[in-house]
Order: sequence, then C-alpha cells, then structure tokens
Amino acid sequence: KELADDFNQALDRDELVAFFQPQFNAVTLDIAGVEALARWNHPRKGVLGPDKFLDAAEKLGRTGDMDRLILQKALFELTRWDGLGMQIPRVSVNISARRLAQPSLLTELSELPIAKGRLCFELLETISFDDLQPALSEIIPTIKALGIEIEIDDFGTEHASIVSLLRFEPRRLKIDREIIKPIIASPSQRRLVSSIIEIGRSQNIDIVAEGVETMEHAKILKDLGCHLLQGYALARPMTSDQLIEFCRMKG
Ligand code: G
Ligand code: G
Ligand code: MN
Ligand code: NA
Repeated sequence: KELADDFNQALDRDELVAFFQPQFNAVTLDIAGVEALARWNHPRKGVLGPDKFLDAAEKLGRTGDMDRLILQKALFELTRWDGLGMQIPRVSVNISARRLAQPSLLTELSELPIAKGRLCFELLETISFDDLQPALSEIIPTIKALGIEIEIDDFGTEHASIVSLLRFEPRRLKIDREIIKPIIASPSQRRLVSSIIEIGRSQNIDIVAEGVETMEHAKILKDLGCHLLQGYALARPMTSDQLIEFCRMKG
C-alpha cells in the first residue's frame, strides 16, 4: 500500500528508468532491436520490476504517463546509441490501454523525430479486443502511418481471436514464454510453435519468441523458422550503459 502511494512521486521525481533487452535475429544472432522495460529505482528498496508497481500505476491511473516517460527515455537512448555508432535497428516500448486512450497520444507521436521502422509499440493481446476496439481501429492505422511498427505481445495466452488480431496487420507477433518454455521436452508444443510461425508466414508477420532461456531453445526455434529471439540465454534486460558495453564486447 505504501509502495502504491509512492508511485506518484516516482513519476514526479523521475525515479523510473528504462532497461533494455535485445531481440536477436535467430539465424545470424545479430541484434535486431531492443525492448524497453520499465524499472523503478526506489530510493530505499533499490531497483524494482513491474510486478512491484504495475498494479499501483494502474490503480492510480498513471500507466499512460509511465508509458510516455519510458518512450521518451527510450528515444533519448536510441539517439545516444546512434551517436556512438552502434547498430541498434529499433527500440520497442510496451503500450498500455491507458496510453492508447490518451487524447494527446497522436499529437505527441506526430511531433517525435522518429525515422520509419525505428520505433515499435508492443501491444498486449488483451488490449485490442474489448472496449477500446472501435477507437483502436482508427488509432492503429494512424500510428502505423507515422512509421511506428505494431507488435502483438504475449501472443497465444490471452483471449483475443486471431481474426481480430490480424485485422491490425501487426509487423510482428511475440509468442509468450509459457508457450516457448516446454518446446524442448514436448514435440506437441514444438508443433504448436511451428503452426504459429506458419500463420505468421502466411500473413507476412515476423515471429518473436520470448523466454529463450537456453541455447537449445534458440536452436530449435531457429530450425522451426522463428525470426527473432529474446531471452536470458542471449541477453538479460540491462541499463543503457550495460547495453553499450554489451555491444562493444560483441564487436
Ligand atoms: O521485465 P519484466 O519484468 O520487465 O516486465 C514484466 C511486464 O511488465 C512486461 O511483460 C510488460 O508487459 C510490462 N512492462 C514492462 N515495462 C513496461 C512499460 O514501460 N509499460 C507498460 N505498460 N508495461 C510494461
Ligand atoms: O512485455 P514482455 O512480456 O514482452 O516483457 C518481457 C518480460 O519477460 C520481462 O518481464 C522480462 O524481464 C522477461 N524475460 C525476458 N527474458 C526472459 C527469459 O528468458 N525468461 C523469463 N522467465 N523471463 C524473461
Ligand atoms: Mn513486451
Ligand atoms: Na510478453
């Protein structure tokens, strides 16, 4: 409860930081992009993950403000990485239903100095299909027209129909880690992932696997034709400075 009260101050005191986790090309293992992940640098408790503050943010109605802040930080770092000559093709940020519903969103986005294809919005599968649906069918095309890519997050675990998802013509689908985890032991689970990749292929949509925790996962996913890999086996979420070092080491 105390933590929830503090969250407003976290935003006002600029205590939120963006961590970044690379997504890799499954074949070349080059960095294809990075996902920005919110962390709260709490003055007493240290670095906290979203499981500790997302509910509070939602309860206070400030998820949209948090998303705006993380987007600003992500774009600031992208410019910094470019300046250092790093090859980071794009940055992805998570977008909540609240952020999509902010009246100021499209104006704010249109003022961003962002090159086509270098920013991606990850939408939770759950966002798209309930109350926001009518508004979304206007907002999403406008976002795409600004050169921002759309990726469906946590694909396969929520209740969205595949038809309603594909209507938005996302650039990528990210398969949830609960689906990825069992692929080593379970042939049936491998076939499921293979089918999702096939759906993507038929619609010209790239597939991202998250929760790639071992190199064996990475190899199976590559062999199945999965395009992008994200997970602890390849890189953990890290600060921008750590990412800079990571890219230096990788050469
Ligand atoms: O690192 P991980 O524990 O970072 O994140 C857990 C979940 O929190 C992610 O799956 C994502 O859905 C959510 N999340 C992380 N960062 C953000 C953010 O900036 N905005 C929103 N809306 N959700 C986020
Ligand atoms: O929003 P999204 O669900 O895409 O955010 C990714 C989440 O997955 C973050 O919470 C991140 O910390 C977490 N994550 C990233 N790689 C791994 C992994 O290999 N295993 C597990 N269990 N979680 C991961
Ligand atoms: Mn995500
Ligand atoms: Na996810």
